Amino acid sequence: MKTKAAVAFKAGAPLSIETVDLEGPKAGEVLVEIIATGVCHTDAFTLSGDDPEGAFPAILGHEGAGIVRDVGAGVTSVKPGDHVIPLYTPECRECDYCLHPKTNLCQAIRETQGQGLMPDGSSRFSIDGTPILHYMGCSTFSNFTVLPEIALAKVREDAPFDKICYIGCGVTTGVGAVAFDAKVEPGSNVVVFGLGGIGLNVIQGARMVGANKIIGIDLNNDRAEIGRQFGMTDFLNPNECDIMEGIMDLTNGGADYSFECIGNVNTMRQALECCHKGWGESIIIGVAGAGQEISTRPFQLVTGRVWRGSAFGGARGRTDVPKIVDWYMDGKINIDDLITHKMPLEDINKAFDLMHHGESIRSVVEF
Ligand code: NAD
Ligand code: AHE
Ligand code: ZN
Repeated sequence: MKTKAAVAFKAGAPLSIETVDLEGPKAGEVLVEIIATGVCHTDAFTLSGDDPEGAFPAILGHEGAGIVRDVGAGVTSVKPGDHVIPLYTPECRECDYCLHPKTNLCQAIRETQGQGLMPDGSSRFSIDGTPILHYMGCSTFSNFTVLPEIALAKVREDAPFDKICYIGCGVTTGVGAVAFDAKVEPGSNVVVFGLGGIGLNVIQGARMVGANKIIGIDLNNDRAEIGRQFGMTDFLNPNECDIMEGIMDLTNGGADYSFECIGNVNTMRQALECCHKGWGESIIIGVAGAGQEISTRPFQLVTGRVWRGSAFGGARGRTDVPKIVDWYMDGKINIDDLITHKMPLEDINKAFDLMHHGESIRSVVEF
């Protein structure tokens, strides 16, 4: 079949709207009509050329929601008409990782996914016979896409696609990092570095679990008001104050938990070092480019601070994503106010411009 898609032909260039050939689903695969997709900073990161796994030409996008239109042989967990959210972190429920209680990082298809290929080592997308790569196993910047069955969460049918697409990455990453990975206790003091599409979800996650102080850090003062709306108690701008001093004063000696939601190795160090001696934990969510490394004095760890990371909020997608959709539908989390812009696929490059200029929290593309 033919599908409309935004194609990334090379790093650093705008996406190009193309009619792409799409092969139908093979065994264990599913054809999904994407109805809406968010644009995450990770899409911009890969498009910039900084992603060591970035390969082109590719169809980016990993924050979508849509409807199953066809299934390949042997598919049993979804059927045509089902509403689904694509999962860049699949859940096969069989690999050593899925069977281990401490991780959500299913490895069943990780190798081919990182190469932009389906599990059989080929691509379903092409233009004039030239293969176009998949991205993060999702390629949601295409109106139709093919995914492995294990990379689809089936969700309730009354949930709006233009909102729940954001659960495909940003919402789950932020709220899940607090609830599933860090397991922040009520009364904790929390610091969030970067109040964008991820950091604001960390803030609402921290409020949901009953945190005490929720301190937001951003260079953009426009983020103060929306941060407060989502539960932030204090805002610090590194250009206007010494944030380390500010955090120490507000928390009586350091954060119980900090979350880095920028992708900058300098703020990652600050996020660790603002943690309370003896027990503070810093969780890295931000993704840093090829060649970047983090550093700190080992004494920071010797004296009890913990450095760790979180991918997709620690969520096991097929199990947890439908629950997060319920949280949204039950009014426990707010998604609507974080979606600041909507556009058709033809205007997707505007979503990247808005992000780079700090004007959007989340842009959602509707097909
Ligand atoms: P975003 O662009 O929406 O937000 C980034 C925020 O950081 C902005 O508000 C910006 O003003 C602020 N910022 C930038 N530099 C800063 C600095 N030096 N000090 C303080 N604030 C600064 O991005 P996003 O979509 O929220 O993504 C954030 C990061 O999380 C990215 O690196 C993204 O790739 C990563 N991410 C990781 C996961 C995961 O599973 N680990 C999932 C999604 C996104
Ligand atoms: N490809 C990059 C790493 C990118 C990365 O860390 N991705 C996160 C999700 S970001 C979503 O917006 C992730 O899930 N990582 C775990 C994994 O297995 O990719 C690189 O550095 O090579
Ligand atoms: Zn993302």
